[in-house]
Amino acid sequence: MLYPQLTPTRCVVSLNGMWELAREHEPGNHHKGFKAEKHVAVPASYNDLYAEEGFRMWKDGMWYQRTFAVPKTLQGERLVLRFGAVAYRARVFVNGREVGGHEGGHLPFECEVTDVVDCTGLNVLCVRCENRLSATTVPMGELRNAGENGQFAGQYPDVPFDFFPYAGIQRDVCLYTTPRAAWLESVRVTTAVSADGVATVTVAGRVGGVGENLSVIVGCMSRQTPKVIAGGHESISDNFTVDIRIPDAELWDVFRPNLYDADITLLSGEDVVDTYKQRFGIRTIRVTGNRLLLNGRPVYLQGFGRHEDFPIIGRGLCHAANVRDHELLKWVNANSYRTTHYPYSEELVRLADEQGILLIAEAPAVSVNFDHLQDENVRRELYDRHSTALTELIDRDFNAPSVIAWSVANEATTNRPAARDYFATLAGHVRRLDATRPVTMVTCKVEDDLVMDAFDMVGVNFYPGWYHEPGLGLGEPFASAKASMRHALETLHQKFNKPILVAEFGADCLAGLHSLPAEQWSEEYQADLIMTLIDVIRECDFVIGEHVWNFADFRTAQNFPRAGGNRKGAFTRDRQPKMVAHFLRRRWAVPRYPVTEPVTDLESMMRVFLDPAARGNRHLAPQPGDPDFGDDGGLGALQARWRAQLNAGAPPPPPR
Ligand code: BDP
Repeated sequence: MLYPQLTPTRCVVSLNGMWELAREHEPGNHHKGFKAEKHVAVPASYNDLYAEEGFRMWKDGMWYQRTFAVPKTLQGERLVLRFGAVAYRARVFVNGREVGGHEGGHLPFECEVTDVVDCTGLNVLCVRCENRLSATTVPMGELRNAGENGQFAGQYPDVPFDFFPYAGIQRDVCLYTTPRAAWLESVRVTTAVSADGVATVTVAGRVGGVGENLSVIVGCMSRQTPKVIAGGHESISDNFTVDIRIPDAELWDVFRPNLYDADITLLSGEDVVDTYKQRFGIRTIRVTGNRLLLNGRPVYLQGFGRHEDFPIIGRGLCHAANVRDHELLKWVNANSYRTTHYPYSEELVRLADEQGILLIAEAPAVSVNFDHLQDENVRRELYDRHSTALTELIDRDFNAPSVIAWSVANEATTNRPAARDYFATLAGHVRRLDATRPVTMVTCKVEDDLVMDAFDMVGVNFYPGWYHEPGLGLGEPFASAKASMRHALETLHQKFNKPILVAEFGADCLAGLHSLPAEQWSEEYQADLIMTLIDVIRECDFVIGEHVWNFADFRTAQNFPRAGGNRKGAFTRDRQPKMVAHFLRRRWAVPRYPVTEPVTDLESMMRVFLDPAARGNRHLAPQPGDPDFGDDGGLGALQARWRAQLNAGAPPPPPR
C-alpha cells in the first residue's frame, strides 16, 4: 500500500478535523447516519477528550461520522478512503453501504469507494470502531484479570500490558485518487552496495487495474544533490522490477541521513498514466558476531523505549508532539528507539528517515501469554493475526532506511514450550518477507527463555534496582542491582551466543521529588540507578545497545504501582527533562565505539563540532578529563577555537 501523495496524477483530500461521535448502546442503524452524542477530533484517541468515565472506558461500538463531497475535478478518478490507523477494529460505511474494514489498531488500511460515492451531493461516512480485546487479538486483552497475567492482573481496564488501551480514529483519514484504468499499487526498493561504493537499487512494484502496452520509467534522484542520477525502463503487465546502478552512492546513516527518491512513471504507450515518488536510503544493516553493523561499521544503540502518548490526544497523531520528541532525542544524544509496543505512525517513521534516527519497529504483540493459548486452535488464531500484523508492518515500512530491525513481540511467556515453535515460525515468516534486516524479539525471561535462539539478536528487559533489589544498600551503592544485571546479561549471552540489546531498564521517578540519600521514586534514584547500570552494561562487550525505559512518562491502566501512569520517563509526559536526561545527554555525547574512519571533509567536521546534536556516532566529542572538557561538556571552548580557525581559512585539525 502506498503512502498517499499529491502528484500530477493523484490528489489527496484530508478528512481530518471535527467529526461526530456516538456510542452504540444497542445495535441499530448507525451505519446510515446517527444522532451524535459528542463532537470528536480526528485524529485523536477518544478516551481523554470528555469528562465522563462512560466515554473514557468505552470499548464496544464507538461510531464516528462526517460528510464529504467529491469535487468535480476529481470525478472520473479512482477514489480511495485511507485510514492511517483505527483502534482496534474498524468497519467503514459510505452512504449506508459497508465498504471495508480492518483489524489491528496501528496499521493503515484503505477502502475503494469509486462506485459508492454520490458525486452530485454529500456522502455520509460512518466508521464503527471497537476496542474489545481477547486471547486471540494482537495485543491480547480482557483476560478476566487472570492470575496468569502476573503484575498486570487486576488492572482497570483489564489489559495485560502497561499502557492505556487508547482507541478511536488515531491517525489521518483522507480520500485520495489514482487514475481509474491502471495505477501504481505498491513499490518496494531494495539496495545493495558493493565494496567500491556502487549501489544496485532494485525498484519493484505492482500495478493495479489494466492497461494496454504498459511500461514504467524509474529515475533516481539524490536529495542531497537534486538531479536525476540514474534511471531504468521496462515493459510490464502487472509486476515490474527495474535495476538501477548508482555509482558513488551517498549512504544513509545517523550522521548523514542521505535520502533518494525513485521517480516512477507508469506509461500506456506514450501516455503518462500514473506517477509516484518513493523515497529510500542506501544502507546496510546486519549482525556479525557480537556487533550490529550499520554500513559495515559497529553501531551502539543508545536511546529509549517509547510510547505514542500525549495528554488529551492520547495515541492520536500529532505532528507537533512528534517534532518535539525527535528534537529531545537529538538533544539527549540518543541515536535510536524501539517503537514499543506497536507500530508508530508512518509520519514518525518518515521523520526518523529524514533525521537519521534508528528504529526497531515492533509488532503490536505485547505480553503474549501462552497460559491462555493452550488450545492449539486458539494459538493458531492468534498466530494468524500476529503474522498478518507483521506482514502489514513490513509492507508499510520496508522502504524506510531508519528501520534497522523488526521486533516480533515484547515480553511473551517465552518459558512455555509452546512458545518455541510459535516464535521460530514467526521469525521465519519475517525473514521470508524481508531478508535485509535483523529480526529480534524482546524477552524478560533470563534463565528459562526458550525462544531467543530463533532471532538474530537478543532483546532483554530487566529491572534490577526497581522491581527487585530496590534501594542503594549499605555497601557500594546498587551493588546487588549491578550484580544482578551483570549476571543476567552473561547468562543470556552464554545461552544464546548472540549480541544483546538491553531493551528496557530504569526506575519510576516523580519529577520534582528529591531525596538524599537517594530513594525510590526520586530524581536522584532514577538518575543514579540508570547511570550505574549503564556502566555495568558497557562492561559487557557483547551488548550492542542500551535503551532506557522510558523516553517520557505515559498513561497506563489503573493499578496500585502506577501513580498517574508509568513514571519511568527521562522526560515528563509534557516533555520536560528530569534530572536523568541531563546525565544521559552527557554520557551519550561520547559514543561507545572508537571511530574507525576519519572524517575528512570540512563540512562534516564543522557539523560535528558546531552542532552537538549531529555528533551521532562519531567519536569526536571531547572526553571528560580533556583540556577542552568544561562545564558545558567542552563544546564552548572547542567551538570557539574551530570557528576562529575556519574564519582564518585554516583547515580543522584531524579528528582523534
Ligand atoms: C516492561 C514492559 C513495559 C512496562 C515496563 C514497566 O515491557 O511495557 O511499561 O516493564 O514495568 O515489563 O515499567
